[in-house]
Amino acid sequence: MSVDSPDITLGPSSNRGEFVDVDVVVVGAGFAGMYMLHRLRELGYSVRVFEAGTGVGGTWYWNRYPGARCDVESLEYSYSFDEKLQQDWEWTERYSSQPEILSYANHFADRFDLRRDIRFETRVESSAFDEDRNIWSVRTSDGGLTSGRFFVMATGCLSSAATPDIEGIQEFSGTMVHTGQWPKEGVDLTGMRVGIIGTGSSGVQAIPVIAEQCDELIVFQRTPQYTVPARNTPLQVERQTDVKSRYRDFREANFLMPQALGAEVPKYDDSIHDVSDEERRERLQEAWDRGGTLFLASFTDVLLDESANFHAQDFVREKIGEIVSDPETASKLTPEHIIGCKRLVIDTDYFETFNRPNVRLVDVGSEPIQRITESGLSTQSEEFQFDVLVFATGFDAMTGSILRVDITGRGGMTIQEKWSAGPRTYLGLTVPGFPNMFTVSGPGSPSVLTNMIISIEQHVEWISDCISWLDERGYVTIEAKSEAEEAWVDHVNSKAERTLFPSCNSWYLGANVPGKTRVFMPLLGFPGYVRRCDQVVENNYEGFVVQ
Ligand code: NA7
Repeated sequence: MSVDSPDITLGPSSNRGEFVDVDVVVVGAGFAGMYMLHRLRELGYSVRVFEAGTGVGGTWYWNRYPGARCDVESLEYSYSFDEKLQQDWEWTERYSSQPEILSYANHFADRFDLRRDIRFETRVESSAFDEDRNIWSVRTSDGGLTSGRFFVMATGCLSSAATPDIEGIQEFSGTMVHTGQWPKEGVDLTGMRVGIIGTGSSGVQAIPVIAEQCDELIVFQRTPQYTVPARNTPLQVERQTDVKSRYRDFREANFLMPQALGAEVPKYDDSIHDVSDEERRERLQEAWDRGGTLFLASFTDVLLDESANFHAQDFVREKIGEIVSDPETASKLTPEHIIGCKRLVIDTDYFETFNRPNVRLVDVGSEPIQRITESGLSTQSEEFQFDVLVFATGFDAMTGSILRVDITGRGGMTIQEKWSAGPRTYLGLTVPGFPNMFTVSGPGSPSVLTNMIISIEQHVEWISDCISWLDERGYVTIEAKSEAEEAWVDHVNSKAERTLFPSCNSWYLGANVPGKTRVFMPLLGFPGYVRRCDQVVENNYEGFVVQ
């Protein structure tokens, strides 16, 4: 029976009395899995979290490459639900480095005594919904089988590292590493010749730091990158004290922003076409000097209109020409595509690094990598030799770590079958045919287009409230309706189609993974999304069948 119907009755097969290992099985101990565990525990539920790593932190546990840093300011990129936690923790930089964020994740786990319910070094291999018992059975890499009434995938959006299948990859005799799986013990690059493939955010952050550590660095770039300065600095004590004195208001203001961040960055409501050339330049220059991803918010239409976008592109192109001394290198580094269509990167001395004598840029867009060899790699016209090969080649984003688990829902349907033509969800939280399963920051939710921790909090709170709502009323299952999913997918697509986002081969579209269906996965606009989630609840879980 649907809760849309006013005369709700209890379903016949309440499984509340039946033996289950735990109420909720959670996959992943990143910021999503940790808060899910904490919140559910507070509500009195038993929870088991499985985590493949040896520690907490998710993305910040795996991405230990040199220079790894968050592109959201640290006073914002942190949990907001606990006043004492946000008052106690001291951030040291405007944008936190990976080690600092990982310490924060560990502090959170210790503070709330989370580790006793997390099984580390244990990968979830499969999970199946038993329709007779309304229970999820979860198989793990240690041979264990855990049953739970609810199943939450808190596996992160950027956690399935993608290494390209380049011929000869097995032959390389040096060290090969992926930025997203950087060894815990680090990689000593002193005196080394290093090759790096990829100039996305990871490559752009790593390249300046690796260049300082190694003897020689060759950067293999397929597509030039738009990147603007981060202007990272030590966090001023006065700034931290000021924000902390009004943290609640600060959080509330950010919560109302399209990306759940940046409320204190100057806002404009005019088109880039409505101002004089001089004014346009001045405003872009101010944003460039301020640093950060909100460079693109300098005008309302940079991500909506190609001719508006062109002005912002041109501004950055000019900067590249000014920074990079060698004109040929500058020209190779200069992008021509839409700015912001691939995620805008923020950097520290990226373009400057190409002025160093030990750094060389190789354009593998015009002349692709042919094969990896024992001592390096080759293109059609040249052989390159190095000791260490770094893959900064990105992730099978948003769906990769969900599809890596064999998840079987109603009628034996697997998530791989269900999403064979691209991910389809209701609210980015649930999937028809998979009752009592939730995805935290799943495809179809704002997720990667927002301050992730704030999006995670909103999802975790929605999911835990939903579970208590069901239990308070004696319901056993909740499942999204197909028509709600259909309407939601249309909604996500129509939002994206109004922008320039679908116009390039980004990981938002899955276009970076060969064979992956091209679907714009995140939803644009955080406040509208939150309102919709709240409305669904107010309307007794509209769009769901509960029984
Ligand atoms: P990205 O942004 O997906 O970047 C991957 C980079 O690797 C990008 O420059 C790719 O070039 C390049 N790439 C991928 N495969 C190849 C092959 N086969 N040959 C040459 N170059 C290749 O991943 P990141 O890890 O940098 O960042 C992901 C997100 O993490 C980031 O946006 C932040 O949100 C944090 P391409 O552009 O596809 O031509």
